[in-house]
Amino acid sequence: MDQLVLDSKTWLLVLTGAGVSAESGVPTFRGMDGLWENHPIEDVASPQGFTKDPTLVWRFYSQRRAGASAVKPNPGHDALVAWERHLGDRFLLATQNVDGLHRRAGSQRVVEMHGNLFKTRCSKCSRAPFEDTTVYPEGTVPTCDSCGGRLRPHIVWFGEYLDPADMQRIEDFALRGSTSGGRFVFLAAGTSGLVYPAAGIVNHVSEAGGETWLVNLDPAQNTSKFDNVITGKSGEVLPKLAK
Ligand code: BJW
Ligand code: ZN
Repeated sequence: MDQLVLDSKTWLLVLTGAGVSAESGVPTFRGMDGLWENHPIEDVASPQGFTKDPTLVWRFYSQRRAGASAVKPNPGHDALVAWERHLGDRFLLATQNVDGLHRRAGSQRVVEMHGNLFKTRCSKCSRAPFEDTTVYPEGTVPTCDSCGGRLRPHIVWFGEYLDPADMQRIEDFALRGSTSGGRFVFLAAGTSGLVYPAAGIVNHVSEAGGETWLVNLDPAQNTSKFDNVITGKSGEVLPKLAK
């Protein structure tokens, strides 16, 4: 297997997706065939779906909260913690996962691009998102203490914009890495390369002259864009990949 060299000139941007949590027991989206209890994911993870049936949406997210609370980080998560300890500020982890497992493993320089399963916000007023581990009883929709509006999961749903501050942090890191005079590396792991803007990062890095790696179990939609492709499970590949 090719090895990823992490020396004192290396800047590393990592993008993770659902596959990295699969070995912890969190189902992937494509693994569910894009369905939850026969509902297309777009129906339970979109603003339109929430307007139509907020009870169903809260049942989906409450079930996932319960599932994610019951699992533990795996060796793939741990490998990323070790790389961050080694590289310090020359490391950034952008994750599409909302399960919080990277932080629980010990990752600190993390951008949660698609939000966090354990945060809630108001769909009506500007009250700040807050920590919330509640598994709401089936058939209920929580309401806001400040305005009485419906609360919603702090998740980036289909058709919603990612937080511009999160995208900026990723872009700033990529700019610093690619103009550092050192080596700028981008590694994506456990992601199908289907969902944008995350799936487009590899193009930007290549254009900026960076080196790109993919670690995935199945071919991703954007596999051909990567310089180095390793087929396998992230929990097995990542712990052995760097030197
Ligand atoms: C393993 C493994 C193991 C398994 N080891 N590997 C440009 C072109 C076309 C469309 C668009 C575009 N720009 C925007 C869009 C629209 C849309 C989009 O991308 N649609 C595509 C489906 C075509 N994007 C958006 O809507 C985004 N917003 C946006 O762009 O705003 C601007 C806008 C405004 C108004 C209108 C239009 C645009 C937001 C996207 C937010 C996505 N949110 C979700 C759901 C909510 C989160 C949640 O509830 O959890 O986030 S979608 C879902 O997919 C989830 C994931 O984070 C995301 C990515 O999935 P991921 O991580 O790749 O998982 P899988 O399951 O797909 O793949 C797992 C992979 O792992 C597989 O390949 C396995 O092989 C592998 N694997 N075990 C290693 N052990
Ligand atoms: Zn409110």
